Amino acid sequence: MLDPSDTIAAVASPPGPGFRGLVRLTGPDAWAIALTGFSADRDPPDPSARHAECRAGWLTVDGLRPCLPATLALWPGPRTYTGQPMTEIHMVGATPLVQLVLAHCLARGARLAEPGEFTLRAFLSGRIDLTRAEAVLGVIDARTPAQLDAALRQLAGGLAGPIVALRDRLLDALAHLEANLDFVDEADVDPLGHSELAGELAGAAVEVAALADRLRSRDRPEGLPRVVLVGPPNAGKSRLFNALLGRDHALVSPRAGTTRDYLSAPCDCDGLTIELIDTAGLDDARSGIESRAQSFSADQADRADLVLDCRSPDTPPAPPIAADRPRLLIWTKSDVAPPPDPSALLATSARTGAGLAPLRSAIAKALRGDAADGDPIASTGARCRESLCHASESLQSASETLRLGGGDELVAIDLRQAVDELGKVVGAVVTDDILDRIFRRFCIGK
Ligand SMILES: Nc1nc2c(ncn2[C@@H]2O[C@H](COP(=O)(O)OP(=O)(O)OP(=O)(O)O)[C@@H](O)[C@H]2O)c(=O)[nH]1
Ligand SMILES: [Mg+2]
Repeated sequence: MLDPSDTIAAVASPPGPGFRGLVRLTGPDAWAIALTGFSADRDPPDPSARHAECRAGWLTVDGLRPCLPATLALWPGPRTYTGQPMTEIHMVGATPLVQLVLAHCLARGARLAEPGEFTLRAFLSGRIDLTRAEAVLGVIDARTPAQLDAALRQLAGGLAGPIVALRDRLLDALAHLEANLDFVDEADVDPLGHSELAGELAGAAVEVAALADRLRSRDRPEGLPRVVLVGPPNAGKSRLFNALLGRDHALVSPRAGTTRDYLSAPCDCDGLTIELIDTAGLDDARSGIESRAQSFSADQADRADLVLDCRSPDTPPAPPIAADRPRLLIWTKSDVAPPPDPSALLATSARTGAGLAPLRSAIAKALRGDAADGDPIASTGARCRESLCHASESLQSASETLRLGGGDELVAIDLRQAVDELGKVVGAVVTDDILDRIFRRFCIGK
């Protein structure tokens, strides 16, 4: 674990040249280090001040002559982002200058911050909970307005509030239950109202389910993942589309060019619902309606989360399309002939059903892998949903035990489990594994 009593420093301005350069420090010696070699234009800052200070002046930096014009912003702890004293050194935004100032701070006792370490300290000092820590990452990494919106809502505590309130109520119930266990013979302990407790647990289970639903809709801010079948005419795309859906939806025929418009339908892949899209076959024919149909296909492929690139034993390969989209290479009609390179192509047959289950798993894996690694909001969703599912199972088990008269000790075990799972979401119970998963994904200086 990183030592939170070190003073850490990092460049906090964006990489590359810019208008302003910024080095940020936090920790017990943040003020002392930033003030070393600094002379203010007017009244020097008071190192023991209990309020924020800001001074323009000159910094004497190792390896740089003359002095560097700089502005220092200083905040005493604990009412800072990290809960510790903090400073920022602002200067002109030339990369070599910023690096020299960082080296100057490191030579005076600061340690280079690890990715996410500023936010880790904010979390450790109780300034923010885990969902907000992840939202900071979300705001930094957001690629679309919808992701930014979700990250900002999360940063404002939209998710944490209801979970904290629910957890508090369950903690009360748990305290009541445990008091009854320990002091069952004492006169001033309320006898436990089992029907009241059962009502509380049932209500909590409904609330947990509703929160899991909210997360599910937040998981994909822009709707279902779009998986698009492409390939040459007659490759068997439409028959594969029908086979994956489990019903006849698209027209299938031995005539090349059967599909003109694209078709779409929701489809289940190992528990993940996708929007599966069948498109017109691609070839070099570029006239009239074929060319219009092919431009629809290209448009669909360009907007795909995953392209299913189909090749078959009896058609020539299609011209390349949507090269920058993630894709799976599919070999169709494997009942007619096996794939030339089984390690690179996923062999399927819509006629026999061979290879369909592995294809469904490969689609789910490709999309889920993406969500867990690349989309911070989705990864918060996945982590929180896991905990909410466990909490809901424990609540159901507690109420079942209660209903069967199974003993208050057992109810208390399940209830504590539910409280702990909810705590994981808002950071009240933290395992190193969770911390590692979250903070390693930050960039340095945040
Ligand atoms: N033996 C065999 N034939 C198949 C299979 N899949 C498709 N076919 C046949 O191949 C022909 C073309 O199938 P489609 O699914 O219409 O092909 P497509 O790629 O949608 O063609 P276009 O819509 O013209 O681009 C049809 O006669 C299908 O019955 C398969 O797995 N095995
Ligand atoms: Mg077709």
